[in-house]
Amino acid sequence: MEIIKRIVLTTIFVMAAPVMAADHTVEMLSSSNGEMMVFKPAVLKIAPGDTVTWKATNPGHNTASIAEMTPDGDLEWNGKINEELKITFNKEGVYGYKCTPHYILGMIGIIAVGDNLVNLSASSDFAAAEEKKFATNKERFTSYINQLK
Ligand SMILES: [Cu+2]
Repeated sequence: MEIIKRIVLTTIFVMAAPVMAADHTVEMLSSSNGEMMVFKPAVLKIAPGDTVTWKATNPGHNTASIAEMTPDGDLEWNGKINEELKITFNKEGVYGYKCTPHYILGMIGIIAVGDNLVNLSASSDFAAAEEKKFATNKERFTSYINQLK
């Protein structure tokens, strides 16, 4: 009886394993809580294997990876305006992304995958230099990165 119980429990565990990968949602918004041109949530901490779906809640936005802020050179995305996009993150590290037309307004977001954020300091340096060029939300990039430290 004990062996049958063990087999059943093992089977349930194996079947449940793929379901454990979570799907997170990020909304693309023109305004939220007094903030303009913003992803919500803008800082996301997820596990390797999780997916993120960007929802075109407000019109006029997209999500595009930032080449200088990724631990995975093979993972790039460039969504169309108003397009819902779903990406799976397998490699640990910091991923920065932007809304292409509103990058200059500081419409950016951060995804931290796992605990081993190998490119955190490189991303921090890039963000600090980059946000100086923004017309609005000039401290946003650094404040997002600081939420990971
Ligand atoms: Cu936008």
